[in-house]
Amino acid sequence: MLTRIDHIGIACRDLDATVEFYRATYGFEVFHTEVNEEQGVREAMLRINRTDDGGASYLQLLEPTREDSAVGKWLAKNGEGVHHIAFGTADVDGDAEAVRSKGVRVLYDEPRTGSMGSRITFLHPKDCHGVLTELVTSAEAAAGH
Ligand code: CMX
Ligand code: CO
Repeated sequence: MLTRIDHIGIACRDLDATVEFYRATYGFEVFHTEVNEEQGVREAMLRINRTDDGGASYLQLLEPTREDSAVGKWLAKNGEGVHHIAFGTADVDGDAEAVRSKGVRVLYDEPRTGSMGSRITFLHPKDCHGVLTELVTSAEAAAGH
């Protein structure tokens, strides 16, 4: 069951400058940074609410590490902006299967590794009224919290 917004993914050209914008404008601090080579991103997670039970919401700021990555291609076409939304679930495998059975293309056969040890998959934007949609089970949720 999808129970919350886990994060909103925002494509940017300069991660450090974008982090600084969110800090200076709203006071949001960086909670976590990492490079995910499989996804082709350098990213910063800004935690918007304060729960530690795996139910927090984030902004995920994404800078491409290569031009032919999903975010690199998207930036070249659209410029900076909202790239995807991510719903949180305790069971990404089950929810991906449920969505697939409704005829929506799920991009991965098995969930892959996302931010902070989460497990993620994506739904094709053309099957979701133009919205690239991610399903996420956080590491905490996977551990049963
Ligand atoms: N939102 C909405 N539409 C999108 C989109 C997005 N983020 N990305 C691509 N599209 C649209 C394009 O506009 C294009 O539409 P038209 O044919 O009407 O022009 C169509 O989808 C195909 O786009 P494309 O540029 O040819 O790109 P690809 O088909 O090669 O890739 C996608 C699209 C969704 C399969 C790819 O972006 C993908 O695999 N995404 C999942 C992985 C990802 O986004 N990783 C980065 C984030 C990592 C994280 O969150 O942790
Ligand atoms: Co994401």
